[in-house]
Amino acid sequence: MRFALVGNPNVGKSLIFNQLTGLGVEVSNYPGTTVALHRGSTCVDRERVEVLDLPGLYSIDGDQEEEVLARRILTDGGLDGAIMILNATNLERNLYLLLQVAETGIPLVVVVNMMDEAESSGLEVDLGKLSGILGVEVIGTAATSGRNLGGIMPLAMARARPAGIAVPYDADVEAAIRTLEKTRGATRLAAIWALDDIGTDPEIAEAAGDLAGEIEQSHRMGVHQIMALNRYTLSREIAGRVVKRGVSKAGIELDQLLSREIPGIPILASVLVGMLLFVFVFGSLLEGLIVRLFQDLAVAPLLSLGLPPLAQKVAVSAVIGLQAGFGIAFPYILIFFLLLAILEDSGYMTRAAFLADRAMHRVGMHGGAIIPMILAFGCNVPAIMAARNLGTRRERLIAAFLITMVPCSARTVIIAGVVAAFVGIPAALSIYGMVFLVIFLTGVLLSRVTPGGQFGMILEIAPMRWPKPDLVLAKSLHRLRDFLVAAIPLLVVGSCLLGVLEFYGVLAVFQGLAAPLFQGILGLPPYAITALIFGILRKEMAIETLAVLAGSANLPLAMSTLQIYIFAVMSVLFVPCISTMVVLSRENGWKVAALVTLYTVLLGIGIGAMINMIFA
Ligand SMILES: Nc1nc2c(ncn2[C@@H]2O[C@H](COP(=O)(O)OP(=O)(O)OP(=O)(O)O)[C@@H](O)[C@H]2O)c(=O)[nH]1
Ligand SMILES: [Mg+2]
Repeated sequence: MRFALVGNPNVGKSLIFNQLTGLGVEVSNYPGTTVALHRGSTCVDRERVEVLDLPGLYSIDGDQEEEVLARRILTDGGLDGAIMILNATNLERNLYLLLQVAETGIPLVVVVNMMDEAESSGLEVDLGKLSGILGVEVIGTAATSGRNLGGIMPLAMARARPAGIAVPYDADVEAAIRTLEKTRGATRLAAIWALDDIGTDPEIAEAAGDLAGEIEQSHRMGVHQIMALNRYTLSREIAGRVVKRGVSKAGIELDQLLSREIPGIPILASVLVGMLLFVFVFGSLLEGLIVRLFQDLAVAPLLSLGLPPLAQKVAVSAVIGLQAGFGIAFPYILIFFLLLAILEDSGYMTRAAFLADRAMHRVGMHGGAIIPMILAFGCNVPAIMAARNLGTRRERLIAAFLITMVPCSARTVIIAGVVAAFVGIPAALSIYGMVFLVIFLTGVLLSRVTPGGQFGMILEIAPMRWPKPDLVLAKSLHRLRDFLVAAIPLLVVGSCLLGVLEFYGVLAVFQGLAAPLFQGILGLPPYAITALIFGILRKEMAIETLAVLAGSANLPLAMSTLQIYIFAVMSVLFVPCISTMVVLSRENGWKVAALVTLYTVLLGIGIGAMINMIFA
């Protein structure tokens, strides 16, 4: 059998999906976490059941990608039913979508999630009454504590049925529906969708267009709006009948502090800087420990074996690759992922979006775009995908472009592991300052030259809540694993390859060619260019390569602090890594990807040269 989880954004669909299937799709406390369809399966009474996790939606009548997807899946996705997930604290709005889904005639069960929050904010939801009104089974859950989750699938498999409720539309709309049914042989659903302008049959659509025109004339309001209003009225009425409002126990003072400009903006700035400092300080503690362990337990014994030169070169390179992965990348990334997960799950992201709204308008976007931008600190790849949620193509384009410049965790490794460690923390922070300035200026420029209009968008504020330690840990470890699985093999293979190339003198020739540019303009040792190029595969390979070529992970032995600084600035600004380029061209076209590459290379060289000129 096959069921889809359908519901508004941020109601807990993915958390429920994870608990059912044992998979680990992203779960975060802001709307729009899931951007693509996920499939998984679960076993109920020895029967394998397929479960689909859909991106969150407010309605299914628009032309946004996820709405089109939802319509397709609900009507011909081969489903045995839909599991409609509602947020108990916000039934009124959630029921709107339910009414639309019910219209498709698909068998349903309703899960009222977040019952824990409803209870603690003093709401009483009468599930029995709701079930009576909707004519389908209703179950109340609290996904974070696992309450009742085991009941969902058995209920769906045994009792899903088409809802027994239909929206009574305005009399003129109902008349138009009947006309379409009679004259064009349309089903009620086809007639409604045609009037909503999302029908697929051109004949019905044409007739519906005429009818809609007449209704619009007499009502001075679009049919689409009239129908939305009718649905909304019914959802409000249902919510009114099943929800009783008691006394709220939750405080809201913290929220007011966080979302007012003062002290909200200083708090936002301190949160971000505090996060970075935390990563620098604790990451370097861990780094020192792990690097020393590797040195004592692997590198030193290896050297004392007295292997033949080439074998020794390869073996030592492989170990240095591992050392860079586990010793340098791992500690910073682990800490960073933990902090990011806490930030995501607390609900603070949407407050940040709210605060950043004005600044973001300057760069051609609205506050909501701050969320993908903050995610980009973790990794640019999912951030570019998250930018899909932004309202317009123009905004998605600007966001994707700027995201590629945000220092992701691998670039943070370079800044923290090299600059903070060898040059100093203020120098490391100055790189962030510089990058932010460059991003801002690029944004201003892009908002001038990118075609398309600017629209506002309402971002739903997610509730503040204490992140659950187990969920935070699970999410961070999951991301860490993805990172290490992708990075470590590349680091080891790349490192060995470099060792061999160096052994046979190939690198020397290549670097000799690049030397004039590198030494003359940037003041960098020629092997730095090899490091930068390897950084395109994965950013953290830049320092690892540099360490191999410089002959030591203790860079100050080989380079001056200015050289280290310039190298870090360049590798942070330089072409995003290959995976980023791939999603960028998939999401926004290869032209954008090519433009980003060209722009960032020029920017990296330009700024590197400038710093060299000023300080050398
Ligand atoms: N207190 C509480 N929090 C919950 C519950 N269910 C989910 N959450 C939290 O709500 C947030 C949103 O959960 P997700 O599973 O990402 O929501 P989603 O519906 O998949 O959201 P989108 O992917 O944006 O559509 C996460 O921080 C969850 O930990 C619940 O029953 N109680
Ligand atoms: Mg989700």
